[in-house]
Amino acid sequence: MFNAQPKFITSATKLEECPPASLPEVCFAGRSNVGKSSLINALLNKKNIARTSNVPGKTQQMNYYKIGNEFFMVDLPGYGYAKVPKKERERWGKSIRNYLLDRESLSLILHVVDVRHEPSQLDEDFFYWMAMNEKPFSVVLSKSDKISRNKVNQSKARVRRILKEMNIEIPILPYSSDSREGVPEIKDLISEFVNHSK
Ligand SMILES: Nc1nc2c(ncn2[C@@H]2O[C@H](COP(=O)(O)OP(=O)(O)OP(=O)(O)O)[C@@H](O)[C@H]2O)c(=O)[nH]1
Ligand SMILES: [Mg+2]
Repeated sequence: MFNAQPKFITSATKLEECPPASLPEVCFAGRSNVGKSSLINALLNKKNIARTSNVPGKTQQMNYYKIGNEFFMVDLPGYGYAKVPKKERERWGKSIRNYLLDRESLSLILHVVDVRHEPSQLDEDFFYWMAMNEKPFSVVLSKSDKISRNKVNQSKARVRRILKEMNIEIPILPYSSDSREGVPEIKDLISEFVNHSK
């Protein structure tokens, strides 16, 4: 499934601008700079199909990639990026909320959290809100190359505890674009959800 040629399709600023919902879709959500675009590149084995940057706020639109004729990957703009004016941020938040709630072909949401940081209030709100709306989502703990194995395990346990308090039981996958830890597991997860929704 991941060997098919990926192709950039379009950038959308709101649900109405998304391409026809003709294929299952996987999206990448989370705070700015956690590594959402890098994760897309790692999964597709491409250096720079999704644009990355060490400056937060790189991805500003919903970028669609079509993988062969199988599914879409959607790179979402990160939240919590203070440099975007408040009005703009609110408009953005609204577009993304609409997208997450109403995009009928959405098969899986991968919520990316930097493994080094405690989930923020916004992350926790996101977990809760996804669960309340019965959306299929998993948590990816990115940049696992940056800390020790012990610390990765602690971080995973912490996220699991937070989710458990909300009665949520979902996969939590440590991942690194450098070591490629987690890449096979995330691919398996995506395949499972995409094939399930066909
Ligand atoms: N060491 C390490 N660095 C990473 C990893 N993933 C991403 N990065 C770096 O983190 C920075 C941000 O990565 P992006 O993929 O652009 O982050 P993003 O979540 O798409 O950010 P926005 O588009 O601003 O929301 C870049 O400098 C990446 O090289 C990782 O697993 N390990
Ligand atoms: Mg990005």
